[in-house]
Amino acid sequence: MQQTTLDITRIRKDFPILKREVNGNPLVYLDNAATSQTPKPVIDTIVGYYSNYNANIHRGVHTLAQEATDAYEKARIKIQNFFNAAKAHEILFTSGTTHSINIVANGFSSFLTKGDEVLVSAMEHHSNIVPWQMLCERTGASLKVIPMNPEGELLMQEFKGMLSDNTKLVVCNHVSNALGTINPIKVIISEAHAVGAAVLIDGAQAAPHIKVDVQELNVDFYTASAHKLCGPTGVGMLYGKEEWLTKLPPYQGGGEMIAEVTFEKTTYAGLPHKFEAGTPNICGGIAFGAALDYIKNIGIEAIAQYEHELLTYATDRLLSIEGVKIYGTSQEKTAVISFNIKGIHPYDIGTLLDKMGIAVRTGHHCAQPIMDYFKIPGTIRASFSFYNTKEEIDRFIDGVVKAKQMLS
Ligand code: C6P
Repeated sequence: MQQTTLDITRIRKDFPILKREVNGNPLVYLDNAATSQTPKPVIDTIVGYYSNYNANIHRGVHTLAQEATDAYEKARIKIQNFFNAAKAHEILFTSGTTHSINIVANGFSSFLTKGDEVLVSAMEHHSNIVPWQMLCERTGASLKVIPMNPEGELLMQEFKGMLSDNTKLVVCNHVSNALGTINPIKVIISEAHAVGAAVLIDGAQAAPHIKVDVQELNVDFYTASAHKLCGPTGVGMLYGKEEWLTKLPPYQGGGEMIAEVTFEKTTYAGLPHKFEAGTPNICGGIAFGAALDYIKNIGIEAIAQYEHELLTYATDRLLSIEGVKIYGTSQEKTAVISFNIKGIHPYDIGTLLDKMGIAVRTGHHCAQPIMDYFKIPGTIRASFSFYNTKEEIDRFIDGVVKAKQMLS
């Protein structure tokens, strides 16, 4: 196995939280799919903003307002470059992936009617199911589910068979939060386009782990959340092709999204402001930019390669424990392991691991249809990041063995 070129010891020094103890043990943080930890340069950006140039943006002529506006718009360009969008105004600041998806689902109310179809994959997070169900209820369109196999891979032949002139939208995650599967989105996008359907890809779990190039993908809409990318919570992005964002009606009305307002009529601002009503999470947006700088400095390819090493190591070690079943065994995976131990409730393992200072997520991971597919109430999910180590995985495995002994 190729060894990483990353200096993990040095990288870990950037994350103050990794030094803390939990329940008398050094923290082992393996809940990165829920949210990533925050490095010092991002924390410093947040402190720097509130210490030096906290002001509302796009409004004031005073120096602080101009500095804040400048930093916020620079962050938009950093996001544009990270995802290789053609234009800065194709990047909208949102509160996160959930908000991003709702902007598109709401906008499509004007475009869909009875007889139209929205295809959604069987392995979606609730954020990429519920807004489309609501859209279908509003418009009379139907929601159709692209099936998957027991490995947690989409059935591509079935998907192709589902496409027709009625298909108006295809929505799918790039990476499943509950299974780790990397979906073949390039094929999905081109097949959907061949029948004239638009495609939204939920990139919440992909952007932190693999390279994303929205132009190369030729995707119509792509989403991400800063808090999974070493940034703060409450901020994210929606990429939309200019032609789509121009057509799409605004999601919320209010200040900043207008060109002119009278009591008779309002005209809307151009992109991206048409979709950015009200005072945004200014500090969050700027810190999102700093987080992307941090990840870019380390290198997303090096991150992907190292996290794959961690995935292989942890999978092999976990499978040596009797009674372990892993859900999500696709060849193409990011470093997420969802598993159960025969006869033991996932919650009990999660609780005992926490007593040992090991943070994992247990439950349905906001993806109940996946749990229903496997006929389980939930899983234990360990999700890794570039600052995790093999020693931490050893502690996690020892913890699982110990918890299993205690509960058997
Ligand atoms: N998944 C997890 O533990 P927000 O909450 O808007 O930043 O992201 C929602 C979301 C959408 N799609 C996918 C694939 C996701 O994984 C998530 C968030 C977290 O798996 C919290 S539920």
